Amino acid sequence: MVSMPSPNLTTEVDAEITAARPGVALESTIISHGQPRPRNHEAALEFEQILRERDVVPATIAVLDGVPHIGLDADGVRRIAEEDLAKASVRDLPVLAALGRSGATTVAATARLAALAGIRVFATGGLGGVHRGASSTFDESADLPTLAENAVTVVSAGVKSVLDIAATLERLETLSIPVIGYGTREFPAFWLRESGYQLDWAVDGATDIAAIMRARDELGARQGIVVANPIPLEQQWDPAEHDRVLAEAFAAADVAGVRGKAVTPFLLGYIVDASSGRSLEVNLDLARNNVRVAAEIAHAWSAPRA
Ligand code: PSU
Ligand code: MN
Repeated sequence: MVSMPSPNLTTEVDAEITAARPGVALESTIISHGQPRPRNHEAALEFEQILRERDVVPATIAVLDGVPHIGLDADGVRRIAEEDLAKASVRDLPVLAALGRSGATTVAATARLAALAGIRVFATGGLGGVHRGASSTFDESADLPTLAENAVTVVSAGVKSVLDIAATLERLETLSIPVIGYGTREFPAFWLRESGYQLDWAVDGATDIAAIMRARDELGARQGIVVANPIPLEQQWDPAEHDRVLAEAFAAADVAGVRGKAVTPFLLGYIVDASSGRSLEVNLDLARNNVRVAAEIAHAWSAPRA
């Protein structure tokens, strides 16, 4: 067990760490910034419930009043859903801690805190990546370099098609982060099962992912692993509607003259509105699906070796 610089482990997670119970980290940015209220509160509770039903300890991660919480109580979950929390990446963690401020953690900050607490499996919706136009804006999510240095297995449905998927896959290769398709060789594009990009590796189940995690540790590698888990076909967004809404969203951003870090929130807000909430339903379905797969991996990871 790695001790936290400023520990505030809820009893449940504390027990999981000491008793080696299977645990899964959950991020708070998708609750705080990714979904409208009050739906986001229901979603946060539902993700935790999916884990508990599978005998896995949920560790929703956030920084509250300067303290990194690895696992939230009911009031903590309410706070990430209801308060206007800052979106916190890794670089914000020392600032929040020193100033006693609160923040909803991104994939990067969640992975960092999970790694510090010894939690090795993490479920999210979509990973951050390289933004379109990054060759001039340098806009690449800190999710990527953070996963290069923290040995956490992240289950995601790939990256959103608003990002530059090809460039994101190239960066994952450069950073030596394995990307493993879960039952598929095709890298998923969040709302859609297929992105048009093929992966080198695919596995059929959680046992193989746990074996890759063990081999990674034995090799002394420090990188995390990206498990690319596509949304089931019957739940994906209609590809024609997806393409139409995205084209509209990019055109609207252009007309509005949106630039820099404001582009993604603009696009995502536009997409939810222009799809009459359909994109949000797909978002919730794929996140639930990722939480279920993460639970399987957590069990396989903590199972005694054959
Ligand atoms: N992708 C999504 N929904 C999200 C995010 C990514 O489909 O809410 C969030 C995650 O918290 C991710 C973060 O870590 O956005 C990446 O943001 P940035 O590009 O600013 O690093
Ligand atoms: Mn950015």
